Amino acid sequence: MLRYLTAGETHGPQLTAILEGLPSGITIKKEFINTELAKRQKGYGRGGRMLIEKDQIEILSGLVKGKTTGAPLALVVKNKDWENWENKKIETITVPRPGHADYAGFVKYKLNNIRSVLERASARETAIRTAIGAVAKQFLEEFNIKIFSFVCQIGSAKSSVSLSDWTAKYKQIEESDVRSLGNEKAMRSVIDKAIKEKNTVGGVFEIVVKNVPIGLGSYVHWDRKLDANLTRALMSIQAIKGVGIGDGFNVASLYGSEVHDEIFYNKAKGYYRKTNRAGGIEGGMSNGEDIVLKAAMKPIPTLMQPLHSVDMKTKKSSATFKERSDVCAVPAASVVSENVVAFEIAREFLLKFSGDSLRDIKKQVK
Ligand code: EPS
Repeated sequence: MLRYLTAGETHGPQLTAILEGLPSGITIKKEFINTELAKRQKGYGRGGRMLIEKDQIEILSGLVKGKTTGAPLALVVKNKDWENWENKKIETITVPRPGHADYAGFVKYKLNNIRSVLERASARETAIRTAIGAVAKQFLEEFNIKIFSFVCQIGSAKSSVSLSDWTAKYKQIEESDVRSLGNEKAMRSVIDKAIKEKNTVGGVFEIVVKNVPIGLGSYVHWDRKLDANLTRALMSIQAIKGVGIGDGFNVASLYGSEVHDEIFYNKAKGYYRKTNRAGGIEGGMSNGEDIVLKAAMKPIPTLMQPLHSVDMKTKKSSATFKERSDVCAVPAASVVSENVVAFEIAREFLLKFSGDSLRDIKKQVK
């Protein structure tokens, strides 16, 4: 079973993870992980923190000459900002930000400073999850499984580009500061408006997984369903409020004949579909089509214009505190999502094709 744990705070010395359950013999390139980390840092509307950090991976165990040995990988991403915080006088925060983990976290853990909640709740943690996913991506690459993402909406600005069009123009997307195509100018204007008005803005992104074998996940038990596990993984990314698979919520207003992907057969292709509204998952299992997922991100709850809240020490009305943050992190979340999906697909893949070495697994897949 592939599994991991993470530890670390946003302004602590480092983010740490232990990834366990990888077979031996996988080539892991640090440069590839660093490229994913750099992609996560980018995006129009990112805050000042990204000017301080240049996220780099350190791998402290589980690799010999760049190949996995089957032992756990210990991964570290250092926080450069730690140097600025190490000797800083920490102010006590007692006013929770609506929408953040502040209020419930403060009540739940009975802490005396909301700072202790936000330090761990911060989306900074997604840096180490991106690194984990970037390892998983390199494993999946051995089986030609590839994962892409695309921002389809920022605030009210939507891209008109379809799935087949954006996957064909992927280089352009990787170069775009909004990770999108078709309506980038309007997306930037939405972010500019948020900056000007001291506000924040969310959006929607799409993820596609290609070349997935049939039968990852299972219908036989609730916690083995691939769609349930992918949804949980995406929802665990900070600020994600909704996940759809294939045509998602749209299917609710249509008739069955307009929703289900009819099955065809010919000798050359074998079984095939002409549509993929199910997003590659039927009955909690991959069906061999591309897996297509969508996620909606809410606006980040740290605003430069204060919202109404209450000081939990005095019980008096109080404005929320202002703290450096991002105005829009949808492009970054889209990169994170690719990587959390990569981990989940790798986990499911190893459940179906288990083995201690890459060689064993390749034999099974064959
Ligand atoms: C983030 C680092 C954080 C924020 C953001 C994501 O850095 P700092 O708090 O020092 O500015 O930019 O975190 C949040 C949006 C949040 O709500 O905590 C990162 O590395 O992605």
